[in-house]
Amino acid sequence: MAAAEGFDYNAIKDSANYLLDRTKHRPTIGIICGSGLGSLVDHLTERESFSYEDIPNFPVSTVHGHDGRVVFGLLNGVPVMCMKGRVHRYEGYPMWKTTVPIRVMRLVGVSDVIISTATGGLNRGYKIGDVMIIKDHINMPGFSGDSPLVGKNDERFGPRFPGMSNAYDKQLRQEAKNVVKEMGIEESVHEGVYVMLGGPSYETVAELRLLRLLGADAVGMSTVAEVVVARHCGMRVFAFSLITNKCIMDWDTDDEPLHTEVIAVAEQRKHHLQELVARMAARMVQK
Ligand code: 6GU
Repeated sequence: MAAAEGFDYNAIKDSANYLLDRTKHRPTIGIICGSGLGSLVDHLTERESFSYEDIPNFPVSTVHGHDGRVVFGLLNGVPVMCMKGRVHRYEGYPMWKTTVPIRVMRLVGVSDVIISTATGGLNRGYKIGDVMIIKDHINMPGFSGDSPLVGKNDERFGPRFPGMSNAYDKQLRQEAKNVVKEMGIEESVHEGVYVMLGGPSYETVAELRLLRLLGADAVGMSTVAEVVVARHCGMRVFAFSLITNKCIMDWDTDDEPLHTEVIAVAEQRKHHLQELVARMAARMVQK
């Protein structure tokens, strides 16, 4: 990255041009594949794939289960640009750097993003393996000034003070609920509020109780910064999370959330997640 810190328009442009020079695809739909959605890219036809390491100025992920590749292709005939693997704040990257892929998508020509993520369920009605369509978020790191938009604003991306009141597009959420009905999986799909924490440690019981009191239904370590940056540059957002573990809300238990469990649950639900995304992409491209 040319600038010492913060987004640099030309650096993002270089990343986008690297890809545009090497792919024939011109997608308007971007997909961030969280746990359980990585194998979506195996179903793309006319696939063209690029390692994060080879793309100028691109952040490289280090977490097990997050293979870092940008994959272009056709998802049931719809051109898409997928991020397989993402980098997180807890890896040591500044928040803005974790969201570089969103701005690269924008400069490639993407106008709509689908974001998926693994979360812990706070809402007692949620079960492991359920899906939560995200209707809103609580940007916990943002409360303390750790927002991806901190720093000099570049108007070529968006305004200094972007609104976030319709961050999770209402029409797309409605479409998603229709899709879920068509698929016959409405029993295991909810709509709720995602709270982002910095991680990497999971929460204490007292913290989880606090988050529930604040109105959060699920907790995770990603997504929110990406959504903030996507909305800043005018993209439509559809986001959902897979409930991979239940949050432990009382003190007298020996259960512990484990990353291996997260990956196992994601594996079991991957067909539903992939179908949800494919059906949403088909609808989004028409509008
Ligand atoms: Cl941040 N917390 C908990 N408890 N479970 C999770 C998670 C966070 N992310 C995925 N699963």
